Amino acid sequence: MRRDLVLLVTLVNLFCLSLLRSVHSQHIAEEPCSVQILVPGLKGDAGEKGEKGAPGRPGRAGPPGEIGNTGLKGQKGLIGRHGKIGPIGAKGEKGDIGDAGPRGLNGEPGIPCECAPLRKMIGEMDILVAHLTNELKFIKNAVAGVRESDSKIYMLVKEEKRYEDAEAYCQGRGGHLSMPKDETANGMVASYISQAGLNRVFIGINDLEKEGHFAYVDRSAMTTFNKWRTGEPNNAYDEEDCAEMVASGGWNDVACHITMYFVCEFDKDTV
Ligand SMILES: [Ca+2]
Ligand SMILES: [Ca+2]
Repeated sequence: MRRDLVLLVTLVNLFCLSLLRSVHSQHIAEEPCSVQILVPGLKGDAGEKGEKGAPGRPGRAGPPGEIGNTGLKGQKGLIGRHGKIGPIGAKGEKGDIGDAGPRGLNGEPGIPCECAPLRKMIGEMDILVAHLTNELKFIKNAVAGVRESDSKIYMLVKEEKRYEDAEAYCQGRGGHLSMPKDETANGMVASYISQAGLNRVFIGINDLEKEGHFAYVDRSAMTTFNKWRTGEPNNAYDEEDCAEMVASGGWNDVACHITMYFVCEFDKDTV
C-alpha cells in the first residue's frame, strides 16, 4: 500500500513538471503546481471477529456438462409374440383369357327326328310306368300278408280310398270288397284288421240301390247273417249308404265319400 502511494506522488510531480514546462513556453507563470497528499495513519489492531453472515444467495446454474461417453450396448431381447393375422387382401384382378384349345373332332351326322311318334311312345310308357307302380304296390301288399280261407283270399289294402274307388281297386284285380257271409269269414277279416293295428276298414256292403235294404257289393242278397253293431245301421245324417267293419268285427253304416283302408277278397277259383 505504501509503495503504491509513493508511486502516486511521483506521478503527480511528473505531471506538474510537464505542466510547468508547457506554461513556461507560453511565458505565463502565475502559480506553482501544488498537490496536497493525505497519507493514512498506521494500521490499527485487528478487530474482533464478526458474527457469521447470512447465507449467500445460491449461485447461478452452471453451464451444461459435456456429453458423456456412449454406454455399453444392451443384451439382445427375447423373441416377441406372433403378431395378429392381417386382414384379407383385396381381390386380385381377373386374369387374361387363356389361349383357345385345339379344335375338337367333327361330330357324327344327326338323324332326322320324327318327333310325333316318339312323343306318343313316351306318353304310353308313362302310363305303363304308372300301371306298374300300382301293381308293385299290390304285390307288396300281397307279400306283406294275405289271409286265406278254404275258398277265399283276403287282402288288406293300406291305401285310403272312397268306397267306390276301393271297390274299383278290388275289381281291377278280379275281386270285390270283402263280403263276410258267415261268422268264420267275418272273424277272419276282423282278426286281419285288428292284427294290422287298424280300427276300421270298408267292406263290400251298401244300401245304395234302395235305402235301408243292405246288400253285398256283388248284388247278392243278405240272408240271415249280419254283424250290425247295436243301433246300426242308422243312416246318420241321411247319408250313410256304405259299410265299415271295426276291429271287433261289428258293422256300421257310414258315408260312402269318406276315405279309409279296405279289404279285398278273391275267389280262389278265379285267382
Ligand atoms: Ca243308408
Ligand atoms: Ca251308422
